[in-house]
Amino acid sequence: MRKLLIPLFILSIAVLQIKAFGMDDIIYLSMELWTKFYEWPFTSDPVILEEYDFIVIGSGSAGSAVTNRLTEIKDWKVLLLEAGKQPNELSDIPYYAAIYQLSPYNWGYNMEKQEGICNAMEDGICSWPRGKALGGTTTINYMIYTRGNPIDYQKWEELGNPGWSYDDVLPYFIKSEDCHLGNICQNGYHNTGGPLSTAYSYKSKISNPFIDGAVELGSKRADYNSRDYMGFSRMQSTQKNGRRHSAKAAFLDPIRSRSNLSILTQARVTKILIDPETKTAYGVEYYHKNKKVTVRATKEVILSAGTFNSPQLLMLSGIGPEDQLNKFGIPVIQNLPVGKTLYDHITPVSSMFILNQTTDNILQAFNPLSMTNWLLFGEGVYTSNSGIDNIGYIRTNVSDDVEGYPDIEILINSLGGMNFDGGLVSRTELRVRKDIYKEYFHPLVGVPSYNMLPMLLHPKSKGYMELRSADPFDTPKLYGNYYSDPEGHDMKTMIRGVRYGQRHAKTQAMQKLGAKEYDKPFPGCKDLEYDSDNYWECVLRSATVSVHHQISTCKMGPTTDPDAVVDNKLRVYGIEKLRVADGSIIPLPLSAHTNAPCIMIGEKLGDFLKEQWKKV
Ligand SMILES: Cc1cc2nc3c(=O)[nH]c(=O)nc-3n(C[C@H](O)[C@H](O)[C@H](O)COP(=O)(O)OP(=O)(O)OC[C@H]3O[C@@H](n4cnc5c(N)ncnc54)[C@H](O)[C@@H]3O)c2cc1C
Ligand SMILES: *[C@@H]1O[C@H](CO)[C@@H](O)[C@H](O)[C@H]1NC(C)=O
Ligand SMILES: *[C@@H]1O[C@H](CO)[C@@H](O)[C@H](O)[C@H]1NC(C)=O
Ligand SMILES: CC(=O)N[C@H]1CO[C@H](CO)[C@@H](O)[C@@H]1O
Repeated sequence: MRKLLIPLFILSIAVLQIKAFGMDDIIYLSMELWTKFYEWPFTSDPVILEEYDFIVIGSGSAGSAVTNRLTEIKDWKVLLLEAGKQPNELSDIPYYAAIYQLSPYNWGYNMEKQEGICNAMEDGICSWPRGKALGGTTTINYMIYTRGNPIDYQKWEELGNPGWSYDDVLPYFIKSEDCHLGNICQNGYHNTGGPLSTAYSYKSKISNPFIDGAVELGSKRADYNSRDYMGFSRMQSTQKNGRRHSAKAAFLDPIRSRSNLSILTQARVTKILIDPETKTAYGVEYYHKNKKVTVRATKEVILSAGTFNSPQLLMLSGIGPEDQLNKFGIPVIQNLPVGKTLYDHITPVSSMFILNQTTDNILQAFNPLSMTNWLLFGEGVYTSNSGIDNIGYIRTNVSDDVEGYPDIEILINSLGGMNFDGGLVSRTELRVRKDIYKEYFHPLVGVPSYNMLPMLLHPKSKGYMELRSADPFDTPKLYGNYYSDPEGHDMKTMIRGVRYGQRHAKTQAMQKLGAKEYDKPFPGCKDLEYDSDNYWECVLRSATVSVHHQISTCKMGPTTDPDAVVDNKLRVYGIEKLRVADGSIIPLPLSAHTNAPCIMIGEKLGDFLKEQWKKV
């Protein structure tokens, strides 16, 4: 019955899309209404026991994976607590991936204001979304499936984290996977039959020329999820039958009937209970429908609340930098550098290229055949990850890292960029200022184009996070510190990324489509000589957006690492029976989007726990 409503929803969004500005509230409201409608009366809460063997906080990439693996042991009772709601089937539509950032499935965080950065955004503030639903951020992400390369994990190990080299982690990526990627499924790096489906998303009309262009510039075609990662490919996506394959769909839905698993949504954990004498975690406190509940864990508490909420919860529970906890009157149980490190991946939204012929565009979404094709066969433009299509890894000539290690990832939005939807969703989700939209992006509405997105893989700039208050319902303070490395290496690298896009547009393959840089000077940078490095520096600072891969706030490292919060088995230093597993433990920026790595982290913790509690 509910599935029948999907076309209706698509239609209502399509109608909304026709309208141009000022629809933010209407979108949010309609998303909220749809969520409410889907919630009722289809879910009922499980009975919660007083005690479990394990309590998992957060059902995102890592939390879902570890819950799945723990409950393979039949006599382990496991409670999974999730602050968000059950997502509805509507979030399964890849084409509308961007919309869910405007829904109640997003925590709605923003980066704190950074002088001179994100000027093109409302109030000069960039948006930092996070998923808040069963399935976590995989409910609202773009479904890009990337693992990172051998050198990434070699670096983890070299930092003093035994057990995390490429050879150690590869089996866990493989274990998770159910490959639907054609030939490459047999290349030794993929697997069929695992929980998480990988498939190619929609192949846009500029997909082939785009890759041909990269080949002209010296790159090769590659399976970027193998040891041979340096090259270009169509996008491997976490999709199944053309639908989003979230962590919930992959790791939780198939195990709902496991008798020793309880999953409670709308359960907001406010504190991890830790005995201050023995420094042992023994349970959690959470709020469910305005009621405070405590529940005990006899074996371990597993914190998988994500890069922002995991460190926040640690601090609220007495684990964190002493000075900060004192400032908010939180009794200190363990002084640790929680939140002191925060890396992110960034890209500019502004690099637009115009084509001289019609390619993919929003009109396809209105074609009833597109919708039918998706509903019946899971194919066609509705499987597009909101236009994000094709991916490649390059090494620029300013890299100071080892040979063969990429420093820039190239992505494109084949549907255009900010212009593709008249700004309705894209402008709102990224907080782009209306005046900037009007001047720079609006002239491109309806013009065949693509958006070139170079992503800085290994930023040297470091951010951090802090508590805003001792109120567990308050948002944390999140600092990006983009482009703040004293040597200016991040900027130098990104300018090379922009230059790559320019050269790429001039290749024969792209010239067949008449590719041409959109050379309207970016508002706020007009005084600088167009196309000079200074000009691009201005644009890069102003039009920065996050690719939402924030990591490292509960960094994994050896005892000798002054920034480490957890050890190589993900145990919180100084505390018994408490582990962290999610993006927050990742010690260094990866050459990858972070969903698959977080799932791998959850998979590995599953084995650590089975080992520790002797259930291998
Ligand atoms: C818009 C967007 C697009 C992205 N696109 C991609 C992509 O295409 N490919 C990719 O690989 N990565 C992508 N990412 C990043 C990737 O999805 C995340 O890094 C990854 O899913 C994070 O997993 P996690 O396990 O760290 O936590 P999350 O998936 O964030 O899960 C944490 C969970 O904990 C819950 N929680 C938090 N606090 C509490 C609490 N107090 N009590 C109870 N529950 C709590 C949250 O609601 C959430 O469900 C994207 C991210 C965003 C925001
Ligand atoms: C890097 O390549 C660009 C051309 O793409 C060139 O202008 C620049 O001088 C090169 N820089 C170095 C350090 O070789
Ligand atoms: C686009 O430009 C290319 C190269 O100039 C040309 O070969 C092609 O015919 C043009 N296509 C259209 C539809 O104008
Ligand atoms: C609470 C619950 O369902 N416990 C079950 C856990 O699994 C064991 C072994 O299958 C059962 O005996 C319990 O009844």
